[in-house]
Amino acid sequence: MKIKTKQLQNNWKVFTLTNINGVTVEVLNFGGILTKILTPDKEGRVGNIVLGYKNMLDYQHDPNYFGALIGRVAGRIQNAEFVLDGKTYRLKANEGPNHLHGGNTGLHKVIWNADPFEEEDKLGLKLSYFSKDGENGYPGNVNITVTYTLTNEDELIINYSATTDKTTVLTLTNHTYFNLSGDLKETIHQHHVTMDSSRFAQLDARLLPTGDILDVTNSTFDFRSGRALASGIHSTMDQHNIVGNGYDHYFIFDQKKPYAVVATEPVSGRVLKMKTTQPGMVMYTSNNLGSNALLNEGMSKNYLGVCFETQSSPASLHHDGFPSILLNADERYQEQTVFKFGTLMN
Ligand code: FUC
Repeated sequence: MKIKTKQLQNNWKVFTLTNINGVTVEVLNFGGILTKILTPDKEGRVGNIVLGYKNMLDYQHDPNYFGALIGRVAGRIQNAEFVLDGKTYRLKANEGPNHLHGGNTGLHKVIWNADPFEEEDKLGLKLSYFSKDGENGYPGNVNITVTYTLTNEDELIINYSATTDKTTVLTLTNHTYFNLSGDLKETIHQHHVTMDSSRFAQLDARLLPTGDILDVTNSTFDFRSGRALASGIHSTMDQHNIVGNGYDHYFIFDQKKPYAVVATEPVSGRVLKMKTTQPGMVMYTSNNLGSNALLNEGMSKNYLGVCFETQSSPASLHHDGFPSILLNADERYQEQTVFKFGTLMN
């Protein structure tokens, strides 16, 4: 086990965590960004399983939120405004009239205090950030801590914690794009995904939830017994077409299975399992990634990664039946998401 620290320009630091099996997670204090994750395939060959920029400074202007911590509110807030305790809060619109992923200067753009730690069978990085009352338009002084822990069992545990001094809205996530083929050998079409979810939020053409929660039965949204991501990418169904063909939807978990997601890439044999305390997640298949990003392994293209953005739903601000994002002054926001890396052999 070891932690390496490298100082970059602008007070940026990159931390490299390696466990006893050689699984490596690279984290940047800017945006709390996971820039690389190296894991072995079924033959033991180690490869990078996430999308990251070749040039670190490209994270400064990243429209894709690669690997970043997202907040204060992950997802879209309709018309960039909401009402809380009778008061209307206006946020900065950064996607048409809507507010996306905490705004252009959200948590993905701040420098976090970063404290590396090492314990008996795990190591990690504790990130903390104080977000002032009114920052990006949100109410409340909010103290946020996000801890990345890499265990010798090949788990990456993300613990989120926050408190506020005034009622506010908050839902945090991490925006890593996974590609289990290793070093981006293939797009994610053939990734086979099993998901513990029987309901998802219908979207309108602006990618905002209509308020209707649909049953997945007999559709390309039914991952309960597993399916290839290609089925939704190639579907002609309206819900896939409006998001640029593929998935960009909020799924609500049934909480019936030990893992909310199990993703397998058949050629490399890599398996990613995810469990979480969060009530649901946005699964985004990088439908609109485009071909302009210079990644560690070459140029980007659509469908090169899949994001499992565990979170509550900002649609709860405007519709009933969605998991709430309210946080009161006497509460602690506490959530955990665990990604477990393995192969078909273990
Ligand atoms: C996801 C999506 C969005 C957006 C962004 C980069 O969270 O919901 O549509 O494109 O990532």
